[in-house]
Amino acid sequence: MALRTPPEIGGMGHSVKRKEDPRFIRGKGTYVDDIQLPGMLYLDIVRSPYAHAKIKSIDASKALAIPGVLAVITGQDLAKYNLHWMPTLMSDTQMVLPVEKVMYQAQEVAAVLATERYIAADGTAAVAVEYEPLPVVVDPKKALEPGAPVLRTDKKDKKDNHIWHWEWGDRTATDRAFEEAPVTVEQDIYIPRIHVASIETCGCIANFDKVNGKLTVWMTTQAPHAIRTVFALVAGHVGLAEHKIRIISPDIGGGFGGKVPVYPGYVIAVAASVLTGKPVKWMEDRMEHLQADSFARDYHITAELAATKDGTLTALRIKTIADHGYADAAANPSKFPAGLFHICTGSYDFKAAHVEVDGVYTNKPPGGIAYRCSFRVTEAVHTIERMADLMAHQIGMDPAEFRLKNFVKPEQFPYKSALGWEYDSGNYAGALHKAMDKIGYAELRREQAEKRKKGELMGIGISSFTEIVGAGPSKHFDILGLKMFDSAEIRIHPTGKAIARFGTRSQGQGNETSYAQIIAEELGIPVADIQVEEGDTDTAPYGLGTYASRSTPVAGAAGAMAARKIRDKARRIAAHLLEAAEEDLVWEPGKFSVKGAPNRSKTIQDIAFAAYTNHPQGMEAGLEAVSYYDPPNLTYPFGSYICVVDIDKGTGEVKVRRFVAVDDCGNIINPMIVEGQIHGGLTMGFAPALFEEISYDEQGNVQGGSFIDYLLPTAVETPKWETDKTTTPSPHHPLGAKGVGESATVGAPAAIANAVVDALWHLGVRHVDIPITPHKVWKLLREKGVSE
Ligand code: MCN
Ligand code: CUM
Repeated sequence: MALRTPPEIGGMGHSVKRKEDPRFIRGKGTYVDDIQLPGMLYLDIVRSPYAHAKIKSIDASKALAIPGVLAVITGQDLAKYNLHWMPTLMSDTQMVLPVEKVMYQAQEVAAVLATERYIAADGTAAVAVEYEPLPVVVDPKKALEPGAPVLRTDKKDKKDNHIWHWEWGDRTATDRAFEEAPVTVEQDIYIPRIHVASIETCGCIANFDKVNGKLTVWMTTQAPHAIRTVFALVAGHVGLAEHKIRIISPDIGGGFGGKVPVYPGYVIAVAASVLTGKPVKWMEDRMEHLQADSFARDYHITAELAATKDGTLTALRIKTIADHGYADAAANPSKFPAGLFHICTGSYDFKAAHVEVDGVYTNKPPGGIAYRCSFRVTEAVHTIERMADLMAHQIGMDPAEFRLKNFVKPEQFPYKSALGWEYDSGNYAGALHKAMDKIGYAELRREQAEKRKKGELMGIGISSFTEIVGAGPSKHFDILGLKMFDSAEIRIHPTGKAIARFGTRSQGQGNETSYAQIIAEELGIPVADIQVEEGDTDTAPYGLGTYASRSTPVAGAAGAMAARKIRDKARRIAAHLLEAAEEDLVWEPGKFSVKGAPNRSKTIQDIAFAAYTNHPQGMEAGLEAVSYYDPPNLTYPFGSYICVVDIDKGTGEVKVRRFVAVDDCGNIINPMIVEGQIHGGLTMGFAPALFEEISYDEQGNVQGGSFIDYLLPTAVETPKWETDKTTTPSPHHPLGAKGVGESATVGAPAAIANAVVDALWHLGVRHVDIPITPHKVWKLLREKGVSE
């Protein structure tokens, strides 16, 4: 099916209506920080310089002496309302403000409320906190050693830093396969902690209206409805009931998963507004964002592959230590503490697999997952794609040939993986062949052999990933018990124009455009006649939000289903208007006509008008529908990426010469948006492969807490992406579409890492952990005796 893409609508996703909004300040949209309310107060946060320390005293007197500083809020203040701790999305607990001790550097210690933003900042600087440093645990492996300081002393029975153990798959069958295997490879892989760097940091404006008891929060959130429910559950005891809470997620300047969790700043702003009856704004600065918000990855993996001598994969075994920081605040489906990591068999047909993960506490910020990744699929893909290359090289087989031999074959779909997932559809060989043709694979291998003779370092890396996006189905997926369905509500006005509201919240993905296209396609109403809204819990139907590339697979499907309900009613109205039987009507986009008499027809606009002015007796007036869509399965987009690198022997610098990305996300709704998603996604895969990392020294001081040492690639470093596609529709999605928002970020790092190892394999290099910095490569080259 080809969906229409009107050329006049690009990928911006912001409609013109905003221009009339009095709060509109910048060129595009209204972001939290653009909103100014009369009498608004500002919140700024005092943060800990220590990674682990007792709080001996907090002296607010100097801060309170500053004109304009209204209050200094501490954990003791919140404790009076039992709001000093809050639940995390993984049913752990996390501090809003500490009463006893801090657990990571940059943790919130107290908050200053003032009449001006700069006064609040001055107040923060004037709060004097006396700390007593405690022993710091940074390395999760050391955290598990007997005698390691126990971090969560708030949990009475906790005697160690182990959070949970989780395993999946058939251990016995896997162990047996390894015993019998003629060839095995094993590799430790560390996927470091990284952090999104969206243009807009996190923040909110909480506005409690004392007259009608209603709290409105404009908030940088990807999941406004879930936030409303969580607020009601956490603050119900202080009188905030769910119908008295309105969460508005205005335009969002990038989310990438970092805007799923609830951060202490939001909660303190709400508390401050409820107490003062004034609007309270809290907006992080860049360093707070990098140092304290939800992180991603931080997986210490040991992976093993077993194969036959001819290179047929037989088994996969993985053990992982997951560093969650001081609280397990990962944005995961409740049932799966390691998210969807058990998609780690990837695109290959394994007979047996077993995976184990242990969650561990350390003195680092809490969180997990937030970096364009459907619940740990990036970790899974990086592992299996690195391992596939390792095995191919080990047995002396070309990595492309090795993959083609082991792929799940098109006729095996729907395919049940060794770890229990049912892949909906795929043609992995098709995508890889296309990528190989496009990049000229055979010729590149010849060039590489020539260069190697001359001592030049060139590598070719492949990543043939399978993604897993679009959670539910609700029987397996929930967050804090809230089932992962999603929703759409469409109302057709008498003049044939429409408003459509969704339970998701785009952060720049252009959903406003593509949702309108879906409805336009189903109802034959022009895209320009459809206003799409998301993100206001007072108006939008309940939904779980935008993450895990679920908007198209779930809410997009809901949009199609709601439109089809409307079309069914429209048919009945048309039959009435045309005095014909419903079965005798034929639908073409935009109108019904009588079979054999095409001149006797009614357009959707005629029908909409009649729905309010001349509807059949006995039928309800109006033309609208709601759909709560519970997907029968996830969607499994995939792709093959091939990367060519040249390595500078003198500096260790890795230069990506070419990068070809062939993606398959089923039927595409808006090709321009999809291309934009892939370009952005590739850059966000390139970044952690070569640049980004947040690490900590032994005292728990964050390294990478500002853009001075957290390196983001700019347009200068970023290669020219060459993209292409294959189309394998999802059999269960009403439009045959799969999600795409994260694919490129998930698939790209392994292609780059594989290319680097491919360039260095003949020197004895077997693996390099990302980010592959010049220094790392330079050291390796010197170790292997390579001179400039
Ligand atoms: N699309 C399409 N045809 C398809 C699939 C998708 O036309 N077969 C279009 C969609 O209609 C939508 C866009 O591509 O306009 C992305 O759709 P989808 O794959 O459903 O992903 P979501 O809308 O759910 O976006 C979430 C995803 C995630 S989880 C992260 S993280 C991420 C990403 O999107 N964060 C982003 N891309 C981002 N892009 C921007 N600009 N900003 C972010 O914060
Ligand atoms: Cu995990 S980043 Mo996206 O799923 O919002």
